[in-house]
Amino acid sequence: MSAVPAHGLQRLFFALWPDDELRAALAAAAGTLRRACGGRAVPSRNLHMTLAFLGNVPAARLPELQAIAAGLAAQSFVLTLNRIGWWRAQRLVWAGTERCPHDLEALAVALAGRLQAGGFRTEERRFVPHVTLLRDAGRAPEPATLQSLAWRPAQFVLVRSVPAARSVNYRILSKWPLRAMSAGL
Ligand code: 2AM
Repeated sequence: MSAVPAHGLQRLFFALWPDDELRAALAAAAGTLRRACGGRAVPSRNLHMTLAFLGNVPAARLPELQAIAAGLAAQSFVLTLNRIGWWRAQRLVWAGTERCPHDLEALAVALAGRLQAGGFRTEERRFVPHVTLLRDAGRAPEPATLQSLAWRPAQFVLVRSVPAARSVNYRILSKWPLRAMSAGL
């Protein structure tokens, strides 16, 4: 099967994109984990948390996606990355959280609901917030190997995935702000 999508189709997903400081901390964690688990570290520039994966979408439908995202008015939140997970079957090692903030869950659920209502296909699996750190990892990570990292994303983004030689490039197409939490919270 060809990795090149049919003409006019773009491989898309909505995501949270870490800032440079968090990206560096996640990349460092990935480097440490790779020594224990094997596999390939996700390149630092590609680290992210997927909110909704769309797969191949006709480019002509981009305005519909923009309208759905713009209509969400999602709240900001603090996400504490404090656990390392391993999905043996997919050979993925990832950074996640012991407690998904309500507003993150609400964002992912609202996004999935509106995408489905708009006729887009999304993942049926329950949303598990994770930043993939290693692919093709053959060994389980040690428990409790992530120093707690606080993430307060200011926005969420629509990303295009473009296959590249031995990797993938992600291009941020659009950004939408997350509304700041009320003062005093
Ligand atoms: P992953 O990191 O757990 O593999 C771009 O491929 C992003 O979309 C990745 O973060 C990937 O999650 C996520 N994704 C979710 N479902 C996917 C699917 N069916 N195929 C490819 N990527 C998927």
